Amino acid sequence: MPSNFTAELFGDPELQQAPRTEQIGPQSFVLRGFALPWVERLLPALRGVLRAAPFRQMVTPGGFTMSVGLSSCGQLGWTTDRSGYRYTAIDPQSGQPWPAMPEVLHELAQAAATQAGFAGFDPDACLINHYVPGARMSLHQDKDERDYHAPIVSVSLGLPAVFQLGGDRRSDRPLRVPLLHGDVVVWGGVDRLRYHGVLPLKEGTHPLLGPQRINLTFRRAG
Ligand SMILES: O=C(O)CCC(=O)C(=O)O
Repeated sequence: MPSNFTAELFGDPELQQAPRTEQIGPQSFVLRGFALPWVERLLPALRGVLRAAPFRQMVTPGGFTMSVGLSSCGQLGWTTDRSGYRYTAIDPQSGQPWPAMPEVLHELAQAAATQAGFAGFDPDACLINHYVPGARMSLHQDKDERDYHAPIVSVSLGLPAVFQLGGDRRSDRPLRVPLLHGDVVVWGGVDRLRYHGVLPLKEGTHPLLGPQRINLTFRRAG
């Protein structure tokens, strides 16, 4: 059950929403408030991961520094540099394996995937995206994974954001989906390769996480 603190926040619909499922594509869903019951266990686990693999600003193959800070946990982590995008077993910053995926994160990802019709999801990578006001993620496809059978499970924490869900072509006009603390987006199957992104984060201070948004994106990469 949500903590009292979490339950109190239900009073503010601009910060988080009561649980319900919204379908935003043939196999794309927003699970409103789905992660809220996990938050209390999830945050300390996440802090441990970030101590071992802190956020860093990565550079794209085109030479742009991403406005979103990145880290990973799990058997594989996603990185980008001038030589390309890829998954690696070793964190290039520490020279050590990426921190293991905490059980609570794996459990949440699996439960959300099941709720969206993708039972048996077994993620081996969790990308951790860090947004401060102004940070954004431009439209892209998640296609560095070995195969596309598994869905993407994406958990929002902290400040609200506007998620864009486009089509299979970059030029397809994206749907704008407001996401709040505790919301989980799941897309897979025929929607697995849809373009998606996040509009620049607005200024604000979240009562639990302060002036930031953290997004956890679970994938089956290897
Ligand atoms: O931050 C988000 O909600 C989406 C993150 C994302 O698009 C990605 O990691 O590929």
